Order: sequence, then C-alpha cells, then structure tokens
Amino acid sequence: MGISRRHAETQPGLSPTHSSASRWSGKSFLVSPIQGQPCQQLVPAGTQPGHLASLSLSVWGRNGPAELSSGETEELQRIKWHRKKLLEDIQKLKDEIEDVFAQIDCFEMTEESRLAQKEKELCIGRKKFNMDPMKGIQYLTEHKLLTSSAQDIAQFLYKGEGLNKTAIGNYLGERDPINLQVLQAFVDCHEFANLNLVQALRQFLWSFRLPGEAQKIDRMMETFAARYCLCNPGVFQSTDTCYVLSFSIIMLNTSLHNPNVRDKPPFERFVSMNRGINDGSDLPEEQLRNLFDSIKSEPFSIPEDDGNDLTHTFFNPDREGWLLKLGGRVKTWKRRWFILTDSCLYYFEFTTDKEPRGIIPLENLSVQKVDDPKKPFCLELYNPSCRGQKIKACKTDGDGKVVEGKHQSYRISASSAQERDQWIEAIRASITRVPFYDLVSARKKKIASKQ
Ligand code: 4IP
Repeated sequence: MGISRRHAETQPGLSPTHSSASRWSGKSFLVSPIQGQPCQQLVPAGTQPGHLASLSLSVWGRNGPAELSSGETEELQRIKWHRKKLLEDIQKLKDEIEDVFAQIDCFEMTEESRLAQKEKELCIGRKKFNMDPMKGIQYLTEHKLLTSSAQDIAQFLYKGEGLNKTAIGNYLGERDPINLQVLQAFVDCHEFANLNLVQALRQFLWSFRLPGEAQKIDRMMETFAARYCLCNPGVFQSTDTCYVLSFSIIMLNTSLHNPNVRDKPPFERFVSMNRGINDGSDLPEEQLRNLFDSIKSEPFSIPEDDGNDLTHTFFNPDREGWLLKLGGRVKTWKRRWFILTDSCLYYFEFTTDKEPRGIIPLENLSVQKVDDPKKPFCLELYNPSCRGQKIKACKTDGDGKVVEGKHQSYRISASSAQERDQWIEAIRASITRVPFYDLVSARKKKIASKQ
C-alpha cells in the first residue's frame, strides 16, 4: 500500500480535465477537477484572508443568500463538491499514513522481540556453560549464537561476560581436539608484547581459573609460554625457559603470600632456583629482580569463584530490583531485593547477600495487578488452580534454617505503576506451566465434588 495513492473519482457531469473560470467580486476563480490538484487552487491567487470573508458576503449578503445567476450557482456546487472530495482525500491520506506508521511500529516490535529472544537464549547458554561447559557451548552453537569455530568459541571465553572462570578453565583444560584448538585460540587472544613475564602471567591467570589437574596445567602453561615467546622474541632462549620461570614465579607467589608458608624465600633463593634455566645459562639478575619485586609487592589476583555458590545463578537475571513484600503470617511490609531468574523469584535482604532469604518457584503460579489498602502499585502471585493453599516455596527462618514458605499468595508492591507492570510482564514470561499439575488438581476437585 502506498501513501501517495489518490482516489480516482470524478465530478458528476464533468470531464476529468474540465476547468472553468467564473467572475466573483471581480476576481478570476480557477477551478480544476483534475485529480490531485492542490486545494489552494480553490482560492484565487493573491487572496488575502479578508478577501474570503468579503467573497462569502458577496454570495450570501449580510441578511441571507443573495440572488445568484444559474451559472454562479452551478459554480458554487462545483466548488462544494471539490471541497468535499479534497477533504475525503486528505482523510484517506491520513488513514494511510497511520497505517504505515502502525506497520513500522509492528516491524520494530518484531525486531525488538527477536533481539530480546536472542538475549534470553544467550543468557541461558551462559548459565548452561557455567554448570556444564560442553553443554553450554553445544546449546550456544545450536542456537546460532556461536559458530563452532575454535576462534569464535575462544573469543567468547576471552570476553568471558557472565561466565564462571572455573568453567572456562575446565573447558580449556579438556583434551578433545576442539578444546585444544580453543585453548590455542584463547591464548592467542592475549597480547603479551612488551609485558614482563609477571605482567603477562597476571593477565593470563586472571582470564580463567587454573584447573587442579597437573596435565591440564601443563598444557595451558606450555601454550602460554609459547605465546609469550612469540610476542617477545629474544627475551628467553626457548619456550622451556619461559615455562620453567613461569612455574617458578607461581610458586614464589604462593610462598610469599600464603600465610601458611612461614619461611618466606629471599631474592637469593629465587635466583638459585632458576640457575641454568636459560638453555644452560643464567637469566640476567636484574630481570629476575624485577620479577621478584613485582610479585612481592603485589600477589597474583586469582579468580576465586568455585562454581558452587548461588552467585552464578544470579548472573544476568531476567529482572532485579527493590520491592516491598508483605509477610506471610505477620503482615508486615519488608523491603527486599528481588531477582527473577531461571523461572524462580529470589528475594534478599541486601543486594550483596549471597544466599537469598526466600525462593519462590514460579511453576504453575499466576501473577496479576491487585489493589491494596495500604500500598500502591501492588501485584500478587497466586496459584490459580488451588487458591487458599500454600504456595510451594522456601525461606530462611530466624535461626538460619531453610523452611517451607507459608504464603497462600505473595503480595508485592512496586514503586510505580510502570515498574509493577514491567515486573508482571517479566514474571509472566518466566512462569512455566507443567500441565500435569493442572490435570491432577482438576481431577482432585472433581473427586472432591462427588463426595
Ligand atoms: C515477617 O514479619 C517478615 O515479613 C518475613 O519476611 C515473612 O517471611 C514472615 O512471614 C513475617 O512474619 P516480621 O519480620 O515482622 O516478623 P522476610 O523473610 O522477607 O523478612 P516470608 O515468608 O514472607 O519471607 P511468615 O509467613 O514466615 O511468618
């Protein structure tokens, strides 16, 4: 549909090309019935606003319609007809423009929802990766968020957004051909030129967590050493020198900074540990001194995540924010930090808490707006098939014990209508429906009604 479309009606009794001239108030009036003529042509050229008033007076007079000749009456009818047609044309154009804008809006919304869907899948892929790296990568490639090329996967791990560093280390340490290629490509993502070995190690060891297995560490450090030597030709005689010195630095770091190690090695011991490692010769003492001092003044920062705490569940939540929650038995409003992720609603006392105070699985629940006499912008979570029964949830009680939740519904207040609606929308999108529960509860109701 084009917005420039014009109606093709013609004036009754006039050919489409007919034009007429009449003389009113001494002015020549050109009227053209040709389709698409601009409406200004209904007004004589040079007409001032006052002229129109005097023109209508000349037709109607001050006390009612003046006598018009039959030609003039006919001309007036034509003008009226044209005016009507032009107004209809304008309305049609307006409708068409509105239509086109609606189509544009619709297209933009489709594009937005496509992007939102991609973002959601990416989020799921990251979470899967954190729980099982192989499955995560498989999910991401199946959903076309990653290609299966080693370079692409390596870039994804190198950026590491939302990824658990232990999981990255585990993936890079595997011996499958694809993992070995990814390890190589991952190490190639690092730029070590003009960095001393300690600086390069800091960067490398921060990008993932070294797995515990000796063989895996060996492969990773070997790849690291080769890359360092490539970026800094001439610093070491061979990759082996770099490899040995790297381990020596990691051990030095532990000895100097682990509080359990009482005997802190002096610089001289570090020098003697590294005698002859440069293909039989010694490394310059000044070089070793720099490395020693650097480690002594600042230990390596090692990523500390252990893959077991709930923090990973809360990476990239679907939504998070402060809300007020009404207590289950004692009806007090408490400000809680809510996180919506993995089809569950978690609430915390503080944003920095690692463990939530309560967890509400959203399976088979419903959410709706609700008016509350005490708080504005409320929403309610409830079980549509068994109102009045406790919602399956858990919470931490005063003694720190995890107990069953006691709510028949959760009443939650947002700080604005918009925020409430956004939460409702996000919760709705997360609610999973397992038809089995609905079927069983319908059957139970049926049985109860027969008794
Ligand atoms: C408490 O009121 C809090 O509102 C609790 O919320 C709530 O637990 C309790 O409900 C309610 O009795 P007081 O602090 O005034 O005692 P929170 O745990 O967020 O502090 P819920 O289940 O809502 O988390 P019951 O049902 O546990 O009594």
